[in-house]
Amino acid sequence: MRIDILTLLPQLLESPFSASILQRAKDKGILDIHLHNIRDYATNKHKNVDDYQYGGGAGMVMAVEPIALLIDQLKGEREYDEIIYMTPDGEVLDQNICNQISLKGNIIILCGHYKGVDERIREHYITREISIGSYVLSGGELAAAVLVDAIGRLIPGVLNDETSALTDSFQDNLLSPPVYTRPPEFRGWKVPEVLLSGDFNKIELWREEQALKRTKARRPDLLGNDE
Ligand code: 6GU
Repeated sequence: MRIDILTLLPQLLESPFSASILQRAKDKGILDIHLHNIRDYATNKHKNVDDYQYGGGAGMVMAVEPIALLIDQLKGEREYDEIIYMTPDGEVLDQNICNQISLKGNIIILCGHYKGVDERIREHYITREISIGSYVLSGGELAAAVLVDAIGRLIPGVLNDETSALTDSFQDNLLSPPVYTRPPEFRGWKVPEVLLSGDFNKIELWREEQALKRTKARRPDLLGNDE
């Protein structure tokens, strides 16, 4: 999968993809991330990429031209399956959306700033708009990092143990059950007996019960509604 990220602050996105699972995915050639500075496509001599909004009002708007030039260049080089705009008024990201996007080949992610991007970019280029929750960030970069992390780990071959993404919280609309490792007892705090029993049917049953109990208590919204 190739991901081109369009941003005014590429330095914000260098470290999130340079560690752990995503770095391994890049090393294996499964994930190819390219950062592009929108300012490099500014055509005026001051390299401005934003301007006052028509009609008045506080806050600057990201201008249409530099972003259009950059996207046109990329689209001239290869086909894109999705051009995603990170914006607080997009659809709220969930595991289902991550699963869908992880199956794509080439995607562009545009990070918003200021009051957002000139609407004409949204009309003519953007295929999907995504928010990561009901709060406002100062820019779309950290949201883009969240999206890339969440989809990157789902690409086949990225995780060592392929089954581990399938047993993540949310993959079946359930939170994960509690987990334990050695020692079996610490300060009198014991690991549940059943996990030490070696009876895999019993263990599986216990995990299902715990997952359901935890989901009911913490995220009842995941039960019963969609799907
Ligand atoms: Cl995608 N961008 C910004 N600026 N704020 C957000 C967001 C995105 N998602 C939640 N808050």
